[in-house]
Amino acid sequence: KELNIAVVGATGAVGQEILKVIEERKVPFKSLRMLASSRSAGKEITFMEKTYTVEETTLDAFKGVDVALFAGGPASRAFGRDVQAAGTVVIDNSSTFRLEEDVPLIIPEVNGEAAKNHKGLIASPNCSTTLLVGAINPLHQKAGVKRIIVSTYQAVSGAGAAGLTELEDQSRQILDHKPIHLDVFQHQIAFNLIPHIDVWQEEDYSKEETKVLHETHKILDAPDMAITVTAVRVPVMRSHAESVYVEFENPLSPDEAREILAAAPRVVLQDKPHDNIYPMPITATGSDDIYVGRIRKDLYNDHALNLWACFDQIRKGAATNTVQILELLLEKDWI
Ligand code: 11C
Repeated sequence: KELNIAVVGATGAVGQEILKVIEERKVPFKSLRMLASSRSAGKEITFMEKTYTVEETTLDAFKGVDVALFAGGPASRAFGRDVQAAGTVVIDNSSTFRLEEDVPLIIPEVNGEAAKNHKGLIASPNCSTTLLVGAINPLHQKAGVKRIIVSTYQAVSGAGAAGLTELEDQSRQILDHKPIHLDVFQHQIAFNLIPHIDVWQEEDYSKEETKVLHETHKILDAPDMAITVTAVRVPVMRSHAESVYVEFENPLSPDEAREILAAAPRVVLQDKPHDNIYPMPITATGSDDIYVGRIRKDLYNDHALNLWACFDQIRKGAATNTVQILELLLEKDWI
């Protein structure tokens, strides 16, 4: 089946990566429309040897479009439901609709079946959720996860291209002994850590932390899973990491966990600590896989393990997962 596809937010970091993934994975399309805010309208994008003019996102711009891939940002709230109502299938990477009851929240390798009876709007999770769930779901299927304590180490590009520029600029300013500029982050991010991502929510958790909690419950259909999240912005350009304590209903040894993870789709085991082999942002960048390592037993609870996971949050955490949802719909004939 060849579809008329629109990419919304085509000029942004995730939108650009969505285009790359469409090309790499040879997603079949009849036509492609590049949409963005009025600021970017009129720009030209060369994609697969063809030049496209970016159009402003308006409801009219979706006429004749079968599937719209929303990269994230304000366009989702402004247009998502209207575009769905007009008959275009929306695959949305923003947080706007993820927890709404009629919207499946999908990681194809984990809960692809939940997309079956979609109502024309499907959401892709927050990157920190996808990393956590992607890493622990194979273990959850085997031993039943009861409790998770996770700390995130989130790259500046999670805050968009402007986050990247801010880290670069501040690093230069500090090394040159010049005053630094703050724009995207609340504090200096170069040579620092900021335990604050997004706005504050109930009980002093940040929205990034509550997203991971609620989205994990929804994807795994496990509303009682006890999850504690601390989300931290780190001065890394690209690829998020997480340190995870995970407690199971049944005992699970590190060797069993390694075996399960090594066989899991889209998970790559990197766990030879004595050879200095473990997941890291610089080695995960550019890949679509979820890297897991540092698997070790908890010394105080034989039902618990500790592990470290890392992935490219712009790829599997956003663009690739969004495109994979489209591939799933095509493969299963759910579109
Ligand atoms: C960050 N996780 O690293 C955020 C970016 O809900 O899709 C993605 C926000 C979202 O800042």
